[in-house]
Amino acid sequence: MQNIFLETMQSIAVRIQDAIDVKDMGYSQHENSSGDTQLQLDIQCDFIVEEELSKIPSIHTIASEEKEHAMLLNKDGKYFIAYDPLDGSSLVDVNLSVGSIFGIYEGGWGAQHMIASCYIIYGPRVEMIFAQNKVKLFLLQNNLFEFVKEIRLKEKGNINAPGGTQQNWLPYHKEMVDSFFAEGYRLRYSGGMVPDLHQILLKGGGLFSYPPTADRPEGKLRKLFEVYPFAFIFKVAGGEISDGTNKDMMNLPHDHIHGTSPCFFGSKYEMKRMKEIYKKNA
Ligand code: AFP
Repeated sequence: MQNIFLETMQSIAVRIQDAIDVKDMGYSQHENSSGDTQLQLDIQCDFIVEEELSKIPSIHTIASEEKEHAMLLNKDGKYFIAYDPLDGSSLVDVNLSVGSIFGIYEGGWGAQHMIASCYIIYGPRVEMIFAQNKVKLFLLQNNLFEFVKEIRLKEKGNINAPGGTQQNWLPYHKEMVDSFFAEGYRLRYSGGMVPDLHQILLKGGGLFSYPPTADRPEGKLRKLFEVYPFAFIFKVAGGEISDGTNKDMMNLPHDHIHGTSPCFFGSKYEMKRMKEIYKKNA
């Protein structure tokens, strides 16, 4: 299955990297389904991904973070692909790393249907993480993704990446975040989900949190395009995930393609504390 997507991911990575390098960064007049003003670059990247995924006959439907509705490609296909063509695009003008995220679902939308996920990170190097039964790191070399190594999380890391506006955090969330700093954890947060989680994965562990906040009780990050793909990767890499409740995140019923959820991803040690604190305060 990875082979079906590898070539397509290569083409997407090369074309998006080129678009980031040369394209005009002006704002378009449009707003996307999440209410963000769309950058010209977002629209360009969305078009690139749509065009490349359209070449795969086994894809049934695609849904983009940039488009309100899903799009049927082949009624006999079995894969449903949700993608964020350029996550963290507001970071491009300050030249920080950004990424493309893909959730690969079979037979329908929703976490239970997820069978693989993948992201591409555009940084000093272009890399890809592909997760199915293992989490694999690839490096783009001469327009081809070369396998580098398998990624496994350690039991415990030393990175703390807390998302959202502190002013709107719940008091127990702040206590949890502070407890890790008090233990020597270091703050690593760029505001791009892809580089922030890539760092935790590659350095072996830590905690990324985007909690329910006073202004966004359902979180900010989108389930199909951002939350489930990373949840899948962290599970396969030996980490833990949560939406802040006792429910199994990968069994939540599907609601809306643009639905959001609070999310927590990390290695086992940090996630154990997170779950205990959230359970106590539920
Ligand atoms: P943009 O695509 O608007 O730059 O947002 C990026 C993002 O969706 C995700 O990549 C980050 O983890 C998250 O937002 C950061 O949000 P906060 O700035 O509220 O922490």
